[in-house]
Amino acid sequence: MSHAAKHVRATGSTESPDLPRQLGDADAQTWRGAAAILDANWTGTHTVPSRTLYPHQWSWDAGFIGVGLAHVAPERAWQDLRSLFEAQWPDGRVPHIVFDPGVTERDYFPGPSFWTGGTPYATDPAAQDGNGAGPRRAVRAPGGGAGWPGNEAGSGRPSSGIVQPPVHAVGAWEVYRRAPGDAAAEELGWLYPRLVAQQEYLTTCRDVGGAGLAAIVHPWESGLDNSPAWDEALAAVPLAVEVLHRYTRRDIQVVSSDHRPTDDDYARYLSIALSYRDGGYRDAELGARHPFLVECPGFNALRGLAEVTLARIAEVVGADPAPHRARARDITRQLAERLFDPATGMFHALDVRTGRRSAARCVNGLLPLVLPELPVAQVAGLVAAIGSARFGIDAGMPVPSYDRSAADFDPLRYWRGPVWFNINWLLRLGLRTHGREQLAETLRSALLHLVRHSGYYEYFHPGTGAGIGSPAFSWTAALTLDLLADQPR
Ligand code: 9WN
Repeated sequence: MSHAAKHVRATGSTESPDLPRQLGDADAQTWRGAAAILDANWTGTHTVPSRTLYPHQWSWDAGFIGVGLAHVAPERAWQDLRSLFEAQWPDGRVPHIVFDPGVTERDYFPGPSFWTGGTPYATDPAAQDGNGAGPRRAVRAPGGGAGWPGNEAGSGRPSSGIVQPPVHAVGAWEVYRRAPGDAAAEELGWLYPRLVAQQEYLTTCRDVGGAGLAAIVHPWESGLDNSPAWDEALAAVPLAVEVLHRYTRRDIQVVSSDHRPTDDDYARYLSIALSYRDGGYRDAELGARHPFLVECPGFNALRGLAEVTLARIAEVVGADPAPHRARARDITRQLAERLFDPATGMFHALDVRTGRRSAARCVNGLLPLVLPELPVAQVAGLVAAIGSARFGIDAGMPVPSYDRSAADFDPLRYWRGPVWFNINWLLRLGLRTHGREQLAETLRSALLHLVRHSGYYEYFHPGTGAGIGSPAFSWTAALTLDLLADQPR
């Protein structure tokens, strides 16, 4: 029996005792399918996004996975979040990947040796390429969780040195809200100072532009890795294709290269990451030395939503909610003033190095809808964009990742057209926050239609709805559970 299967038996979640009563047979089957994927992707300590493509723990995936586990295995959701935050760095950053020392370097690139620049721990003697091979030795990324009170020894797991959008407060709150109680309150209490430190890091160390918005130092930090939102800023990064001679891409060995970033983009991703790594992952004076610095409307909207949610969490754990509310208000105001374009009615990424906003209409530009205090005129602009032919959900399809009418809209390549579940889940939340219940319900039905017909894929073709990328994808399964549980009454 596999390790995952053993654990499933131990936690007994496969039979879905929490199957919502109102579900019909077809929905019950969709529910069980989703719960089974979360079981299969559970390693015993954390959930992987996908067994085939992403065999480690990813930061923002863990937030969305928590939202789903809240319905079927809340104790596992807490363990998952703990496992991620045990790898938090002393400066508060939560790494975008926490590596599983039981997985070899060959199974994912860029792995620990890339991020640490040290001797990899791969045990595969055949792995002789630049991705590294060598004696088994745990490499700890700078920080590696060591030094955090109560976690002096660190997680012992190496990590990357960049971050992803902070959706963990939302995930934790959903787990608590769905299954409250003393034990859940205790888990929230453990997480709260860590979530605050995560926000503190983004607010202080990443305010490179000086206007109160956090800058991302790599497209991967946005979570929308290959979005056209980064094209202009990325084009200014010197292209050094030689970097691809030193390393071997793993992604295009697993899925079709037509669906993944081009080699030129990938070479730039690697050189940006190497620049940050070789600067010791320090954030001081980034403006003077780092080749990619962008204020992403999605990332900052989620940072604001984290503050809104931390205010709720603070009330449960006996902390003061007021500073969180104030910070959420500040972030909302800065986003509204700096990244909104009245001409397009949506938000756009801003290149801190040039001061220019990207003209591309990308789905991260719709995400500020999750902010409750967004000015009414901006809410109206976003709702209009969601309903327009550019992003419209009239055809029964959820919102695509990029403007359908753009000349370079690509229905297959990731983040440049396909539909993503997590983003649409957030948009539904935003629509509900602003009282657009009917549109929110249309979106919920369209998302469920996709998984019923195509399965729990990583992303979907925005025309045909066919599944693309990795099958049995954790956040798609997790958020399916949440959408099924959240039937309008
Ligand atoms: C790089 C794991 C992650 C998601 C990202 C998604 C993709 C990784 C990759 O997969 O990124 O972090 O190798 O392409 O873009 O949002 O968290 O699911």
